Amino acid sequence: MSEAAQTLEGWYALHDFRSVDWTAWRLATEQERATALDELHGFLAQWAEVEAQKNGSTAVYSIVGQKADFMIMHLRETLEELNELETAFNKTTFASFTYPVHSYVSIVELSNYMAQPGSDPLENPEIVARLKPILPKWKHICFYPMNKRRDGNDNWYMLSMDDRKTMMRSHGMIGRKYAGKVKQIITGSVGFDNWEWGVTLFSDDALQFKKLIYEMRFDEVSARFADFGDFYVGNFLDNEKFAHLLKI
Ligand code: 76R
Repeated sequence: MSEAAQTLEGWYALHDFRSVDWTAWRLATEQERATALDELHGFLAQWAEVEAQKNGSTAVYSIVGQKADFMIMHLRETLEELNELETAFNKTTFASFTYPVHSYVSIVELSNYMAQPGSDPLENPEIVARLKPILPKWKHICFYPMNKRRDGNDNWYMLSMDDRKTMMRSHGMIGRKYAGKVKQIITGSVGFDNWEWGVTLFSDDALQFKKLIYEMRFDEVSARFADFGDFYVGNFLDNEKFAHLLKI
């Protein structure tokens, strides 16, 4: 058996994708829409408060294309909190004008491929901050799930630790070229959802997603070993932009 990578876990993550029932929303009275928006803004304010207390983080983005209209990404200490959040939201008037189209459950994960031997990562404030990150409110988000292949000679899980380390170093070096331009949050979802990881990227320039992901395709770890699910891309929604999106 090859050596399993050691992982550190941080906050649990829920990516909650919704579409608006535009017909129902348009047919609602001004009063109903106003009540729904009040509730929505109440929730956004609560989530911002949790973030201000550093007990979690939430970011809301529109989704371009027909896969969803918007996405709420929540990070919280426990799976129970994520469950409470989604249920509370589902009970709102606003949620009755939306329908769930996709979700992804995972946990912020760092692996030890690039770790410095002999140091306790949990003593390192930078690492702790990466495990419990305040989500950037950058202009764009890109989310997709990913597996490492287990197929004949291309079986990631049968490789030696040294081979995986070498490949992950090369992966990390490509990633570092995008420092400051793209922020990545890797969430592990083995046992939680249908794929092994969720990849969430943030950038102020959406084109950098394409550049980074394309460059990585040529790197062995992605070229030989990565399988991907659906890609979601969208734009940051602050309270004002969210209200604008919903304006009839
Ligand atoms: O954590 C670190 O920054 C150390 C280096 C590193 C690891 C261990 C790193 C760096 N990643 C790591 C792990 Mn990554 N990453 C992806 C994708 O589209 C594709 O081809 C793959 C999707 C992108 C775009 C990306 C970006 N990374 C992982 C893992 C876990 C693997 C495992 O455990 O087997 C996955 C699934 C994954 C996938 N990676 C970086 C980036 C970027 C931008 C960096 C540099 C981060 C920085 O230095 O700030």
